[in-house]
Amino acid sequence: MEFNVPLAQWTKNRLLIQWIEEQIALCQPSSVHLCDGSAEEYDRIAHQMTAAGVLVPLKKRPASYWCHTNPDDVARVEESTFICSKHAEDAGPQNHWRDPAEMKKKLLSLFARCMRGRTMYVIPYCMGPLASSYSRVGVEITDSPYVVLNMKIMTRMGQVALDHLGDQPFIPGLHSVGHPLSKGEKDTLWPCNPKERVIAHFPEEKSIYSFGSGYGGNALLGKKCLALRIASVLGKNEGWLAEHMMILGLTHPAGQKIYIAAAFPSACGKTNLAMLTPTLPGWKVECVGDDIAWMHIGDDGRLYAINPEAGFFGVAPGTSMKTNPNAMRTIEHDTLFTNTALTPDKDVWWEGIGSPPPAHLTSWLGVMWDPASRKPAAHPNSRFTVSAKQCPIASPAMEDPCGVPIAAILFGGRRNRVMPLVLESFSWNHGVMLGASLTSETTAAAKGKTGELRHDPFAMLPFCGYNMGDYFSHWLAMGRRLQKAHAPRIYSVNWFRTGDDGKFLWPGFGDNVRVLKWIFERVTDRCEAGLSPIGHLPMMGSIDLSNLNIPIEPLFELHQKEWMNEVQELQRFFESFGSRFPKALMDELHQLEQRINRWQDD
Ligand code: O2Y
Ligand code: MN
Repeated sequence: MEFNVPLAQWTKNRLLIQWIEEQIALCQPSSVHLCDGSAEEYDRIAHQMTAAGVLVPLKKRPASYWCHTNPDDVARVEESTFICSKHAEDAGPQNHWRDPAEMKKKLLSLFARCMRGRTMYVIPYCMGPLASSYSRVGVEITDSPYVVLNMKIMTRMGQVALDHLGDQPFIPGLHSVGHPLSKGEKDTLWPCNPKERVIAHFPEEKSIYSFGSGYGGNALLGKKCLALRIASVLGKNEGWLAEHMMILGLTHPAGQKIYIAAAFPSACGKTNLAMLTPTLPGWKVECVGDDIAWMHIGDDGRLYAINPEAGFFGVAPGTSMKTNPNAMRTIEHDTLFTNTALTPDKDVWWEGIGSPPPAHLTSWLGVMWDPASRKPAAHPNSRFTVSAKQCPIASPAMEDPCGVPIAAILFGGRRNRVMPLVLESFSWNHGVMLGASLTSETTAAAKGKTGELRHDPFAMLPFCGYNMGDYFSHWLAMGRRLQKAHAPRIYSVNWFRTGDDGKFLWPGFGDNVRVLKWIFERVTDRCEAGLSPIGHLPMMGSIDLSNLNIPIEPLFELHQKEWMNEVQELQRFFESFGSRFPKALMDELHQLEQRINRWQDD
């Protein structure tokens, strides 16, 4: 077997050596590349992929590339994603469960000889700052050079991760596009195997197997698979939280800074919030992370968050100088674009970029785009992969090994009615209920219908690696351990309420700082809030509307009937977790129900 460096020279970690040798024997690649994570390695692989026609170098953005995927490999695939715990109840009703022994048998047959004719890449990667004791090391074995490039951007990858690992155990992840090449067979531009797609997690042995897809969260195993599904199990066992949350720093014009974590279902504007450009003078936002937060209780009893990732895998459509100027500046160079459209002068374009489509666009399908087709030129889930360091408002705290202290946690869904612009919970447990109640219209980030209302508690439904009933209990237990005076306050936000004409009532984007300002004032005890049956609401005049000419009342309109329906629906959903659903949370729901029933008397 041909190696780029001798295995024993690359690592002394015996567990790692043994695991790699076993995977070579199973997958039978034609060569093995042990990644060092250097810039030279990245450039060499990018050049090879360019020569093969997979990557197209962009003329307007230095060191940037465009590629497009197989049309059947464009998003996460929840129907092919499995949690293989010993007992089905431990995976919970929200996950697809498979018996671990049966799944292993199936995987062994899928992976047998699956890398024939291909190079096997071994990618050690660290999730979290290298100096942090909260960080975890994973090793991904893959036959996709696209995955290597993305992992280099999204994680601390290569020699640095090996150094952090030493001789300790690691989280193994085996990935293959599932398309071996026979002798002389010409490769396709985007090899994959959609019919045999499986993304399997083994929470008890903490391992990941992914077969058949080369795209995003299915293939970049550090992200959704390790940092959420496996880490959520580690967090439950070890007393911390692995969450689908962005993290931002918010600085008051007078200089005081707080940190906020926020969970939104996939592609609901989380990246835009994480990189917000405030419309209120003097306020500053810094981005710590746009997708995932690992939160531990510090010695002082406060909740501290690190971002386990090093890059952004952001949704391109809708990103513009108006909606997210910081993202637009971030992606000016050293960026990979997947499934956007390509302009004739070799730049990228997507719907909502803020300029009309130029003539002669190549669509995400790699063919000339026909504007009359009424089909989008860029796939709705097309992405940019870029280092977080390139973000003009990247927080220096991104590298803080201790993380940042979280003062407020936000849960936001896409709701055209019912949920007010902002709402503060009465208590930690009430806040956990707000998180468990999160419901949103579906988006293009996952395969399936868009625009349907679905429950997505804590925005974790596709990402919790164990029974969500137990997950809610874990959140309640974390609340008991947090020092009451320092526990973050919990909020629900909704940027997406619409009026009778179907138009959004709230301008969103940079104006969301007006809501963040109110939250800042609440957590720093600068303002009173009003009482309502559903939680604390801003008092009249306490949301700063300066230079904004909109009526605020419709954003806070509450209707008893709608809320009675909401409670009934939540009760049905909560009951779906059976005996695993914590009684304390059902009590919270019943208290809410009583307050709503008494509403007219209030
Ligand atoms: O992983 C994908 O294929 C797209 S989904 C995604 C990507 C980056 C960040 N978040 C998500 C998500 O679905 O939440
Ligand atoms: Mn996400």
